Amino acid sequence: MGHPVIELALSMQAAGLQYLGFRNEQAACYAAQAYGYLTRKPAIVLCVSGPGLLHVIGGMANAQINCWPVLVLGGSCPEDHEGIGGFQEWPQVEASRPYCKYAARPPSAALIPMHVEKAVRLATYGRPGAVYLDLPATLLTQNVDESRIFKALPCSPPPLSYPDAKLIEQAANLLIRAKKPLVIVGKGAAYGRAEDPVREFIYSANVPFLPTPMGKGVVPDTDERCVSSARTFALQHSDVILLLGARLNWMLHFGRSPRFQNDVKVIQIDLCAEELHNSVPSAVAIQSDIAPATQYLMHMLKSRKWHVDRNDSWWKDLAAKIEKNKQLVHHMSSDTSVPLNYYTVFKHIQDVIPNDCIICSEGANTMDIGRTILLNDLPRHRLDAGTFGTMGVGLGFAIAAALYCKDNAPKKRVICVEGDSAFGFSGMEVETMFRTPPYSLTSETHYEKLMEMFGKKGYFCTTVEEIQQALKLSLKVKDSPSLINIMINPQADRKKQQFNWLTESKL
Ligand SMILES: Cc1ncc(C[n+]2csc(CCOP(=O)(O)OP(=O)(O)O)c2C)c(N)n1
Repeated sequence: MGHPVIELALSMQAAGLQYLGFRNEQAACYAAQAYGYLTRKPAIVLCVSGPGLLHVIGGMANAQINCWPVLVLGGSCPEDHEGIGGFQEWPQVEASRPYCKYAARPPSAALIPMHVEKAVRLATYGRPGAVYLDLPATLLTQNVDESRIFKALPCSPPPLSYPDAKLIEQAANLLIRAKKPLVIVGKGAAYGRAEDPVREFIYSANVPFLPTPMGKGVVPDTDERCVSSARTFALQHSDVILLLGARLNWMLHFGRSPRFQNDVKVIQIDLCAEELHNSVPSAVAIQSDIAPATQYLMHMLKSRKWHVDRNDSWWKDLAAKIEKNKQLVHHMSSDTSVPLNYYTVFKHIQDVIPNDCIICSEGANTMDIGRTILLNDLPRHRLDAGTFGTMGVGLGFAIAAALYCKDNAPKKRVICVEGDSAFGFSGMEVETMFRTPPYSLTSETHYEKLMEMFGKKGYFCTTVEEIQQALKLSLKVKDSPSLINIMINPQADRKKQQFNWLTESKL
């Protein structure tokens, strides 16, 4: 937090908005988008100009690729300092544009409400994503006659899209004729709160399903129809695949051979028309919210008594493959020799964690293997590096999830399972977790103890003598860094100055 949005941060808190101060804007943006995913309402990232906004951009890109709503408000340098080397001057609207659905600078303070309404609407309507509003210091200090302020109505919830009945019939016909049907449940189904109809559909048809990483839990991983343990086999052999809010991108091997049959028939249901036919032409492409489309399809299939029999060769082959793979994993996870392997570690984590916890995960093997062993029985209970494969999201996601639980399900626990490399990207956000109050750094954080992680000693000083001693000892050490943490009065300030540190805008 800093210039020129400090006053805005204070007024937002005064207006009742909950405020969390992060160490790095990128982590703040990860947290805000996870909160948007969990609640369907975009949280706000408030950041300072220049470097602050540039840090946020990585987060905006992640939100765009994951299709999660987030509203970024960036302070920017006064307009009359633009072009003459203003403090933290940067072309922020242009910089943000490729990473969001809408980027604008309200032309006057009176029009801010109009742009906020539009930004929230665009973040949440259609395929959700990031939006950016640029707030120059000159705009933030403008006085406006109350009567001139644009009266924006609160943004209505996004409209529901319903499927074309003819296409649903075509989809039903394809599924009924399928010999090896498979449903892939994506993160779109999770975001769309489609768990009830998707579960009912899968249970009533007894059809095998695969969740995508963040589609886990829409239908419980522990359900016997979940074929994650035979993922490759299921993808390779299926002749008709129903995609529920899942994209045929790299995560699903583009829907192409050799991971899929060359002539596999894809029934694609997606909220976003532009996603239809991506990578491979779909046999049936339906633009719709996942919940109503699944409901219609289920009714049609129920009336035609469609049911995949457990004695069908498709189910038998899948069950055999699942059993074989489970035995392999069981064997690997039984090896308790030290150093431990991934499977053993995850098995023992899975044995203990509550089955309704939110799991945040990132890393390479940590995330990929973890996904197969750490189970989700509830939707939107797994947050990971996602479609963009971004390391560094974990702690921001975990903080957002904890905040979500505090407000909605106080007994629920959040478990963050990270590779050590991934953890390092935003590990300092651990300090954010300890903030009380959230607007100031935790003054007695013992940063010097970081040195102990590397077998070295750091110094914590509160007096001049301690500083002198620590410096003397540190300078003696030639082949390693030293860390001296000096405690000063949190109220200490600079000497009285004739002018403001930043030349006031003349506007
Ligand atoms: C922002 C970002 N930088 C770099 C990478 C490349 N990358 C992919 S996985 C990974 C690290 C994985 O290691 P770790 O977190 O220790 O997990 P493990 O390999 O043990 O599963 C990195 C750096 C990335 N995906 N995202």
